[in-house]
Amino acid sequence: MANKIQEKLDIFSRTKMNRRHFLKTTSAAGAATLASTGSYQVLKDVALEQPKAYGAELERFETFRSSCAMECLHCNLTAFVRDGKVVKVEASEDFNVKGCLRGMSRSQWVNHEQRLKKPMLRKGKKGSGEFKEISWDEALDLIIEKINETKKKLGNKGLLLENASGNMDAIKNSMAGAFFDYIGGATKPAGSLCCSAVAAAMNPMVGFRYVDTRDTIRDSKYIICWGNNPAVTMQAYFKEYEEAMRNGARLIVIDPRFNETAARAHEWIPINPSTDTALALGMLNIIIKEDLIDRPFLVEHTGAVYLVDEKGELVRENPEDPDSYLVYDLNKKSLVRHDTQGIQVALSAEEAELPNGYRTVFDLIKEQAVEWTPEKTEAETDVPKGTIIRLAREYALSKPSMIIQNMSGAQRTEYGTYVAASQFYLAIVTGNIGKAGTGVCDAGGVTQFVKINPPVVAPELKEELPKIPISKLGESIVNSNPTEIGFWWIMTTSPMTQVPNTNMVRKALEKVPFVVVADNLMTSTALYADLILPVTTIFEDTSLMAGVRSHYIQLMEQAVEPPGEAKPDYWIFAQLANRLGFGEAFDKPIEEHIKACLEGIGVTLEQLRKGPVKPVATPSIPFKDGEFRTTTKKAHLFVEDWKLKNYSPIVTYIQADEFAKNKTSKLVEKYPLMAIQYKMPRSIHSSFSTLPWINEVHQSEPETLIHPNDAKKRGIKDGQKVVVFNDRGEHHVKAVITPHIKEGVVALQNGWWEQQGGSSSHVTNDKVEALGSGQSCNNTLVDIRKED
Ligand SMILES: Nc1nc2c(c(=O)[nH]1)N[C@H]1C(S)=C(S)[C@@H](COP(=O)(O)OP(=O)(O)OC[C@H]3O[C@@H](n4cnc5c(=O)[nH]c(N)nc54)[C@H](O)[C@@H]3O)O[C@H]1N2
Ligand SMILES: Nc1nc2c(c(=O)[nH]1)N[C@H]1C(S)=C(S)[C@@H](COP(=O)(O)OP(=O)(O)OC[C@H]3O[C@@H](n4cnc5c(=O)[nH]c(N)nc54)[C@H](O)[C@@H]3O)O[C@H]1N2
Ligand code: SF4
Ligand SMILES: [Mo]
Repeated sequence: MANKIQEKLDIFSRTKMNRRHFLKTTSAAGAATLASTGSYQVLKDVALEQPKAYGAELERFETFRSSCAMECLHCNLTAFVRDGKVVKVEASEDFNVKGCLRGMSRSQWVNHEQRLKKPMLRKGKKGSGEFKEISWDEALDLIIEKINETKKKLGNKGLLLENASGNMDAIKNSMAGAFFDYIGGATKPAGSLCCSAVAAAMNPMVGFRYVDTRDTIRDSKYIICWGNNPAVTMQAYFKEYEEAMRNGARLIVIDPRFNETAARAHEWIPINPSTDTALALGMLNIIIKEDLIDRPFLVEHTGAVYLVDEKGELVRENPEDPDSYLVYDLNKKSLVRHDTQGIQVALSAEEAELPNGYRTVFDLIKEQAVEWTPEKTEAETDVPKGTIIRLAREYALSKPSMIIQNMSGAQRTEYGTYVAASQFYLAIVTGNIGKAGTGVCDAGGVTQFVKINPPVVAPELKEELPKIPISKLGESIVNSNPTEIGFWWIMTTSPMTQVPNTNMVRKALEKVPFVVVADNLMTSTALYADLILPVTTIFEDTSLMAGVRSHYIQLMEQAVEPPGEAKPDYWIFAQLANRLGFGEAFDKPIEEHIKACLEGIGVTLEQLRKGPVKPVATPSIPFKDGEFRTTTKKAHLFVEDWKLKNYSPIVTYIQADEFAKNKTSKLVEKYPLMAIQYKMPRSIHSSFSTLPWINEVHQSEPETLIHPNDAKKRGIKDGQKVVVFNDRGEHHVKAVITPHIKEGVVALQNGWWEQQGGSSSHVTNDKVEALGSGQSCNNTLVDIRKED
């Protein structure tokens, strides 16, 4: 492995050195000569890619590299700096994927006219946007005063730390958590707005989260993009899907919306929102009935064979040993531990008479699937029964087949954990996992291969502090349930646009006596701050990227000085720690923090200075040869965690409350349309949303997709301003009438600022996802009317 890393490093260092050297010393004509010598191949590409605007002038610019750090693909970007200013950002030519327009627009983010430059204290009413500038000393003293005041009045649980995906480097969010732990802890959100349903499925089933299959997409013969849109949301990897199709793969998209991926796929299967588990069980019904299962895989590598007693509990040899599951040996006709050598194991009670009325986990799965006949599945999902049968057969037989999960929209539903888990059922039951071209593609990054340490190790907390389910953040704070919040620290997230039920979030921001927002622009959330802290963007501080979206570890180099007095979040925590007497853990040169993160993984800061490092051999095949990351190394299909929460330990379909076919829901009559969410090419959530190039190239106001029949019923014309509404609020948009959305469904866009017309979160469901505490935004009932 060390050799491989070295090889990679050599390539990176060569290209980087060449580039800088080239840029500083040679002309384009000279480059053409060098290119013809072969080893300078990269230079030829660079010469061809020279931006016209700067032409030969670029030669004199210094270059710095960083990682595009919000929750996207963490592309490596190169900044060109002239006179202390980032004048251009390019995709780094030697990186595995290429950045997009958003990444290129980062020069406009760095140089944005409205960058926050000084700490600012609220002057007017919350939300009015009236602030006065104060010094950092005043701001830091005030923070300490408010922390102490809150702790005295409400205890540590009165402090709330909220951070998310705005910057996923290895330092900033981690250090925030450590800082609050140093002062005794803070209340934190439970679950995530993104994909905690995936975690609640994967961790107990396969033993690990954030495991992607992107290295072997091109080897697949059958790819199902299930509730996601990689042509937009994994844009830089879409070349892999295209390569697979060139190699003869079929690409299928299951989505209520004809999305950009569907436009390039072989088949679009429109489905009712949140009925994906029903579809998966309908497919399992066919797969089991037609014996398309991979029996040897199930027996050898999974807990499908574990025995379950009459009370529905897993049977163990020793109750003290969690891994001592019992199975039935067909040879000896007796119960034995699942890991006994030389046994022939029963997969189902149909294969032998099992004692004590025991059944296997597989029997329980069958019991769920048998109910989902093609007819019943069609009635719930609106997917025609012929399509369901064909989909099941094609998926099971066109091996290798892959499901793209990618933190999908389908799992941002009331029972999203079952959606994610049902996709693993399909992969495991058909043996489509652990081989090239198979598996269920989650988001994934370098942390699946190496353990990155936190920069500051936090002390153990003396008391357990409450957690607020992130979907109910607004309501929980407004109702002081489970606890009253007196101080709220918001960084790397914008709850006014991203957390469900915006009106509740606004009320919460108005209620909490002291709200700190650390950001670099006056976001919809910053407007509601008591104290705004101006922070750096990438290229303005040094940091480390080693996360869950890229297989590479990347040094994020500082290219320029930040504007005004903007500071990195880690500087802020170091200053606060100094004031509180534990500065030695925090106030260190950033290089030392980076070294601490890297300790023990065999990659050094010096290596990273030469370019990104991928500390693993390519291609990565998750759960290779059926070796899962659970303690038994087997995939577990019966999840005791779910049972502890009073839900079925076997994947089951539960109809959502906010679902148009739910006959018991009182909301259906009032709000007959099902609203779903989608991510746009113009932004990553609310990030990039206000950059001039983005608004020029993409649309600059929110839209909603509505089916012609639904529009006609309401007298709505294409392009008309409409209001999407329910009891939670209103979302003002332009109507786009199109058959590219299922009738009865409207598609709302994610990420618009209040200043741009408002977020779709004004209407989204704030129900907490049942098993993973995720969010249910794709189970939202609404109606639409013309704007007055
Ligand atoms: N351009 C861009 N790229 C991004 C992001 C971004 O904001 N912008 N965000 C990043 C992040 S954090 C994430 S989590 C990923 C998400 O990546 P994706 O999951 O690909 O992104 P979404 O747009 O949320 O995709 C959801 C799709 O699910 C559909 N959908 C909604 N509800 C349902 C349902 O109940 N069932 C089914 N089958 N489909 C449904 C929507 O129509 C939409 O097309 O993208 C990442 N990449
Ligand atoms: N309605 C609706 N809501 C959704 C979704 C949806 O599809 N529809 N999708 C959900 C998903 S999948 C996700 S992942 C979440 C994402 O939601 P968030 O994590 O809130 O992501 P952003 O909206 O991009 O907000 C990130 C903020 O961090 C700031 N930031 C950037 N760098 C730094 C930094 O170094 N320090 C500090 N302090 N701040 C920084 C940015 O300027 C920006 O304001 O949204 C969720 N919410
Ligand atoms: S926005 Fe996403 S795809 Fe674009 S450069 Fe950044 S990480 Fe890459
Ligand atoms: Mo996300």
